[in-house]
Amino acid sequence: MMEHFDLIRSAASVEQILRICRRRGRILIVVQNNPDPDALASAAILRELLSSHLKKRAVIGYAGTCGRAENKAMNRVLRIGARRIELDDLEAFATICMVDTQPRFGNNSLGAVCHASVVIDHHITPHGATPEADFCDVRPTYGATSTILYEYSLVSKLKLTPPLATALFYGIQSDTQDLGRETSPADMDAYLALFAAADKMKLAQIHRAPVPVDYFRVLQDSLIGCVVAGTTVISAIREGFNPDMMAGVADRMLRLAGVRASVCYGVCGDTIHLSARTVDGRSNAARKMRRVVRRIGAGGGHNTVAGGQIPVNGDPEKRMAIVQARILKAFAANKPPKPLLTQKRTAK
Ligand SMILES: [Mn+2]
Repeated sequence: MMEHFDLIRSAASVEQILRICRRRGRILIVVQNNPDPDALASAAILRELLSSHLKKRAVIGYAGTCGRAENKAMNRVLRIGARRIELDDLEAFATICMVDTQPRFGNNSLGAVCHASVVIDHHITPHGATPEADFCDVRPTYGATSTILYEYSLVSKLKLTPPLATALFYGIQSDTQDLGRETSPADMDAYLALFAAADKMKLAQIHRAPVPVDYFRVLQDSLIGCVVAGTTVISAIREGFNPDMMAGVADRMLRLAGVRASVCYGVCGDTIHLSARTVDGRSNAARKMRRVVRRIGAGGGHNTVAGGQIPVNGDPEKRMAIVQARILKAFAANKPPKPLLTQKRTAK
C-alpha cells in the first residue's frame, strides 16, 4: 500500500524542518494570497507537526483573501484558523515556512519581502532553479502538497485527528480533481488511506458551502464575455470580486465539448488574475501562461493547470484587451475568436 511514498525523503525532511523551526521565536506558515484547500491542509498538518514535536504554536497566514466559499468553509469547519497577515506583521516572526507556494511566486506577495526558512511545495520552480530557502522539499511529480504532508505525518507518527485527515483528503481531492488530474501513485495511496478517516459530514459542509450572490453575477459575466478560438475557450470577467472565481470558471468551461484548453481572466482589485486548464498535459499550460504574462506579470503552474497575475496599471478595459490578445496568441495560435453564446450582450 505504501510503496509509492518516498518515506525516506520525508523522514529526512521532517528532521530538517524540526531542526530549523526549533530555534527561538514565533513561526509563520505562509500560504498563497488566496489560499486553496491543498495549501490550507498542508499548513494545518505542518502546524500540528510543530506543535506536537516542538510544543510551538505556529500561525497560518496569507496576504490576500480566503474568498472561495469552499475554502472559507474549510478554514472554519475544520478549525484551521488561517488569517490575513499584513506586511508589518512579518517582523513578529523569527521563522517563516511556505507551503504550496514559493518565495518568488506571483500568487504569494509575502515571499518577496521576507526570507523563507522552509519551503514545501509541488509546483515546478521555474528555470530549473531551487527556491531561495534554508530548506526545501519540492516534488513536482506530486499532485498535491498535502500528499507530502501526509507522508510527514506517517514518518513522524503524527496522529491525524478527523479534522486533519479531512483537510488532507480535501486538499488532495481538490488539487487533483478526485485523482483525475496531475496525480501520482503517492497521491492515490494518500487519498485512499485518508478517505476512511475523513469526516464525510464535514466534507459535505465544505463541498456545498453557501455562495454569495456575487458568485452568480460572476458566472453570468463569464458566460456573456466568453469566446471560443479554435479549441480554446476564453472567459473574461470585468468584476471578479474574488480571484478564486477565475479557476472555478476555467474548470467549468473546460467541459465544453470539443474544447482542449480553457482560460479565464478577470479584474479583481488592482490585479488581473488568470487561470488556465488544459485537457492533457502535452499542451503545457504553465509554459503558455508564462508567455501570456511575460514582462507584464507573473505566472506558472503545471502541465494542465496554470495561473497568473498581471497588475492593472491604468485602464482595466485596455489592460483586459491586451491580456485577451496575449491569451489568443499563446493558447489559440491566432485562431479567430467567436462568441460562445450568440445572444446579444445586455446593457449594464
Ligand atoms: Mn497544491
